Amino acid sequence: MTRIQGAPADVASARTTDFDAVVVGAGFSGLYMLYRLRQLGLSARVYEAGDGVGGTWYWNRYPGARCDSESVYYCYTFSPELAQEWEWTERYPAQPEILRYLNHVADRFDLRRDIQLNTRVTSATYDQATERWQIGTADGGRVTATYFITAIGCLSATNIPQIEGLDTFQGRWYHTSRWPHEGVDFTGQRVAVIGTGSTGIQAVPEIAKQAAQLTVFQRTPNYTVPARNAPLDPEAYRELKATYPAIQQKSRESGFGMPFAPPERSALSVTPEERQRIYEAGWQKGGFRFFLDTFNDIALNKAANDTAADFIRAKIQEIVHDPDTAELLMPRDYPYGTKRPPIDTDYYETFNRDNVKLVDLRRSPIETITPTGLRTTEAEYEFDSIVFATGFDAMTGGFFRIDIRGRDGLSLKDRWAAGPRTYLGISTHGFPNLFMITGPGSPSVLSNMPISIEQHVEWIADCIAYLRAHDLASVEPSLDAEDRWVAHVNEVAAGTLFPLANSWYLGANIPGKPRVFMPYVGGVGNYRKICADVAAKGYEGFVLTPAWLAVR
Ligand code: NA7
Repeated sequence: MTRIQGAPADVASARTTDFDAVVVGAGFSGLYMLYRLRQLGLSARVYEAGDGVGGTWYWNRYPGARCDSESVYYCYTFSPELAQEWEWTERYPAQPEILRYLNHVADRFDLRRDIQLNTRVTSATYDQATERWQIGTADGGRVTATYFITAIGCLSATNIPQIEGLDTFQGRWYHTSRWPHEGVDFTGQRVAVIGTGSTGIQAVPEIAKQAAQLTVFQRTPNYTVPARNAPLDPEAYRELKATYPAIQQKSRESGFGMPFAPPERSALSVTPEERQRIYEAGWQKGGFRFFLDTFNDIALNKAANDTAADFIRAKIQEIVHDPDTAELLMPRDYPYGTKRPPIDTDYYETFNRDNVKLVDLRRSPIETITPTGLRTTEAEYEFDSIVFATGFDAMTGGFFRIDIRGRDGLSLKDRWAAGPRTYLGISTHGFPNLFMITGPGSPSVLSNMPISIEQHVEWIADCIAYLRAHDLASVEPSLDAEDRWVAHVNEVAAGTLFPLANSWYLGANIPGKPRVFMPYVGGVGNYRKICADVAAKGYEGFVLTPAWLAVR
């Protein structure tokens, strides 16, 4: 059978233009949302810009791309059968393995027939007369839906800095999240990596192994902790699978979506020797365990945080041979963990290689890209390739790439001009029947994403089921409920050290972006209770419009 590339296999569905729900994105969120919509008996279409499913894990294929959450927790929990049959191989899953997992999920639950690939949604307008969303795609397609659901990911709009001269560069340049599918061979090349966030920190050691020379351009040094990746121990994995449901429940009720209870001790409550021992144990366990298993006030108390920051700086000094390079790699002007904490494999060690050099962009910013490389205020460099590991227009950038308009033609971009405004991070006033999976104002990026995604998808599916059971045409948060939620998100963040760093959580990485703390830092378990309570109270804070009242 021939079929149009990317069109759903089911021909009837391909011809349909009116759906109960349209979902944007076929990553972790979009796949599970489709599954739940189908369970409700609704017609749904998922649009995906890529030519495969996988979302973040479809796009981010740079060398060293790997999840920072542990594989056995970074997965769906909704299907006990799926959880039992899938076998992760390493402590932290590499990008190709997660992509295989998501493709397996798409096949196992027969999801592909309602997913249209290679199709970017460009507009979504709420039509008050019909109470439907009118959705436009880049290929000129037009469909309508009662519910418009964004599953666009928090980190999907790439940030390619506006540096003069990029168009004149005669070598090759790449952004890590738009990596060529065939891979890149840097053998023998002079390579620049710009950016030292989680991505740069994963990519640098891998690129250094191939390139003739690697120059790393650092604007802000980062605190990174060894991941200590390794193959999973089959015996321990079997034991864990035997208790999976209880572990998964623990994740749902936890602070960060992982089944680790925070230790009941302050970093300031122990002797310096004991503290050193605890940090060293965390450093050896590796990854987020350094943050999660050591002390309970690292993110809350500056003096406590200083002890963690001092410990990491001492490690940098110990690992990196050249004292000047070590000094440059040491963060000193923001608390540990207040920018997304990276984890690494041999990042600091890589700076001991003869072919790797670190350039401090604070001291000498990039002036221009030249045809043969780039020039800072201090020096000129020649490169065959430039890699931008410069991150994303986080949390709101993905929304603004779509022209989303609610009641009275109100544009989401205008409504959020001073920063995103949501109720529960799921909905926003003026946009009836728009649901956002892991939107700003929800724990999202401060949590183990699949756990937060499942909670949102299930909440949205329950909400839609409620609307239909009660013959309600639409749901939309009241302005008052939204204002209170935004104030609460800010208040909780203000009680932590998070606002002290120029992070993408605050939009600080994008010139001109309003400085607003976007994720909800109140904890996955607490947040889950709040959402459940709102639903239990008949969707408190939302305006529900009965179908018979709706304008026709
Ligand atoms: P990040 O964490 O935003 O890191 C981007 C890096 O690029 C960071 O070091 C930035 O410095 C740097 N950057 C950004 N713009 C520039 C310009 N114009 N010039 C020089 N350097 C720049 O993105 P990642 O992709 O590493 O990680 C994103 C998330 O993916 C990660 O947190 C995980 O959740 C997975 P800055 O710190 O802003 O000074």
